[in-house]
Amino acid sequence: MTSIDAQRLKTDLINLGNIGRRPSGGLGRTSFSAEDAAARQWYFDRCAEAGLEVTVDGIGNLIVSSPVADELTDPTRPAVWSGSHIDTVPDGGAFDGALGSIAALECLRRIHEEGMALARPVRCIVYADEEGNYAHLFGSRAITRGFPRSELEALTGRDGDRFVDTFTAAGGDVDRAANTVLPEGTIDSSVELHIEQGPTLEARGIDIGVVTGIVAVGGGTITLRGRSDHAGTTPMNARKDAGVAAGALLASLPDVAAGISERAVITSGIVTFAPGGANVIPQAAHVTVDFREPTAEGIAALESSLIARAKEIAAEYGLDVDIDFEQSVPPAPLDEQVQSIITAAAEERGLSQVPIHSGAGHDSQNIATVAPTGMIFVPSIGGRSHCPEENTDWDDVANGGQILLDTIIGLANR
Ligand code: HGY
Ligand code: MN
Ligand code: MN
Repeated sequence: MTSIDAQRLKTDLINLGNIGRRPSGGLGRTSFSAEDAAARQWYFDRCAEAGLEVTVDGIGNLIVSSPVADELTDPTRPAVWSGSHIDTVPDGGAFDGALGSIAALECLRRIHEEGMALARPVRCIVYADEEGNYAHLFGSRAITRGFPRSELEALTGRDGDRFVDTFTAAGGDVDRAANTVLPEGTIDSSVELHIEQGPTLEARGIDIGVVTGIVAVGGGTITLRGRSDHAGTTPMNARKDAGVAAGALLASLPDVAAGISERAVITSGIVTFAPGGANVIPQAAHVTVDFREPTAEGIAALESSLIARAKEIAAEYGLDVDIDFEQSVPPAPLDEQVQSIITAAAEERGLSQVPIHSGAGHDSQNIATVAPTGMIFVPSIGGRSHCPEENTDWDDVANGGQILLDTIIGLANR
């Protein structure tokens, strides 16, 4: 059985983790930023160093192949895909996405170095903008469902920039970005390694999580519109204060979630007021929302309930309200056969494993719409993620990388 080079995997993760490091210790590699470009260049360099070939698709996904391994297989057959993302949330951690991206690279390097003749080709992938600076799971959605040009032109980023401007400035071609859906049958199967980003595996002392399904993810912006007025002279009962109404909306989010199910979650990570003067009653409040539920019915009910609550609050404060939500990403049950290959690989290596559901969204939930897909989790220390404290034990990194390689080989030869 072929082994990964665990030390090389660790060294690469440490080095990638130094790109985009902030004074807080967190990482700031939001998609298409200078830091993201630097990380992608670093990744290109690792591929070149290993003798691997990289193609960049129309939306910026990186697709890596081994010319040696492709010589030894039928490269026209649908390929086994593995990968994740290297963009991060603002002030994020060094393992979210990076682990699955670099471990997949390590697996392809080992297949390349060993000259392994597999029954199917293998590709490793870095998906663009997984963290949804422009749209949730952007890169994998582009290759499975696609974005018409009109949608791309309407996209704005977390910082209010237009996607087409930032993308073009980073060298992207918007016409190509509007034509990224993969031909049917390109992917035979897919497996992604990821940190759990939750407390379960650590709490139960389990090495490997075999992911059974991925949560549905919705989100967008609720804009409450009132009236700018003088902060000092306007009587309290004469105000149309969008900021106070936004506060009422935020305070209501736990109730809205609880009203749907125990597993429904909602948060708002960004709230901005306009015009933005401390002595001006805010005319507008832009409240981003991120909401999730494990089922299609649940996410639909959660979205409706949130919209209804926003309208109630707007009416109560005498305001107007605009709702601008993305199309929700559906929940994804993961493939039973891929799960069984992961489970067998863990048992073979003497590692404990448990089925687990993902409360985080992943590119795999888009890939699962076009090919049998599985995910492997390793423990997150303290269950923390999307923060500078995000951390995973190096033994767990090595375990995850090894189970990923065993699973890729198992999928390629099944
Ligand atoms: O938000 C998520 O669940 C993922 O980290 N993009
Ligand atoms: Mn993330
Ligand atoms: Mn991730």
